[in-house]
Amino acid sequence: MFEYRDKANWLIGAIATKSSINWFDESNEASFNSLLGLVEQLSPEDFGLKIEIINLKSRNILIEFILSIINEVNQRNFTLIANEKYSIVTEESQIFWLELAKGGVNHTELFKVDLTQSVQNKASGVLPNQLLIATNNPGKAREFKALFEPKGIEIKTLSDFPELPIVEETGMTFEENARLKAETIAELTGLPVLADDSGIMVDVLGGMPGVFSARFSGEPTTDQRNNAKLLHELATQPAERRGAKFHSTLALAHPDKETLIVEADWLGQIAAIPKGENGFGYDPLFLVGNTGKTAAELTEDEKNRISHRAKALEKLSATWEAWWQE
Ligand code: ITT
Repeated sequence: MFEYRDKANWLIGAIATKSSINWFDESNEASFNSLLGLVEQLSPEDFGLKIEIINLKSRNILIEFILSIINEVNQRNFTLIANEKYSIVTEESQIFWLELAKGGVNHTELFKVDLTQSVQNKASGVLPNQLLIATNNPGKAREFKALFEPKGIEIKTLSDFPELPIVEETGMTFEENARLKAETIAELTGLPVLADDSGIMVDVLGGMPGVFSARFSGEPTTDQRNNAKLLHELATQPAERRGAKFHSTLALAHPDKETLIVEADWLGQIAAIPKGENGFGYDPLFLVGNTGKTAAELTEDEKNRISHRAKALEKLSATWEAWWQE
């Protein structure tokens, strides 16, 4: 008999002549027929697995459980590389099984996954399997996923943990707020957690709105009201006095470690009128360097190559693996 049990999942497995996967009390309709194919694909002809599910929150936990039994009984080394869009089972350089989410997966995203590195990382425990991004801002979450998923690290966001509290940003600096978000959530979940605190700093306003960027125009906060207030504050300022920068501070926290902090700026100017449809926040007002274009006129890819967050992420990618192994 094999058993896996944590707070949210409870699975029991046994070797059998014919494979089956069932909920223990038969009241749950969910079907796991495709996973019977997984067992068949990875095992010798006469090998079967009978799995009873008492509780299950994550399908990937069930797949991991199946792999752990097959690995132990048949002396194999299958590994699961998965996120909400795909599940891939590999062993050394071979892919044995692939399952895609209903809406499909963009092919560049799928083929970007570095399977060899993922397998090595998992086998040696060099990198974490999961990283939680402590943000409610989907734009930020997208940028972070692009960095970590190719390494086979499953990215979670706050929407995967609806029970977690909202962390009040009571700090007076970007670093204090980034630490507050990352360390509070790491302490509550036990996971490595990455948080970003960012904002726009205008020279002639002495660096304001800075840490108050999200709430510049008071409640209820909207990007439009924030942008209107910024234009109003600068109404009498000529072009040469409209210098500004975006700033990002990233904090990577884990309950057993000193938090890792990196930061970066993106220089530009505040435009006289909003332009462009892309991005979020102050992007329609932020003239990038000397290009004459606002950040909202860049494609998402263009912005993600040069923004404050992209530069901070670059610094993070140079240091965080060593931090994790310390
Ligand atoms: P989380 O705290 O949940 O991550 P948030 O949007 O509240 O999300 P911040 O507290 O860091 O994030 O506030 C940052 C604000 O600064 C954000 O609301 C925008 O108005 C602005 N901002 C930061 N990065 C930006 C960017 O790349 N483009 C435009 N505006 C940006």
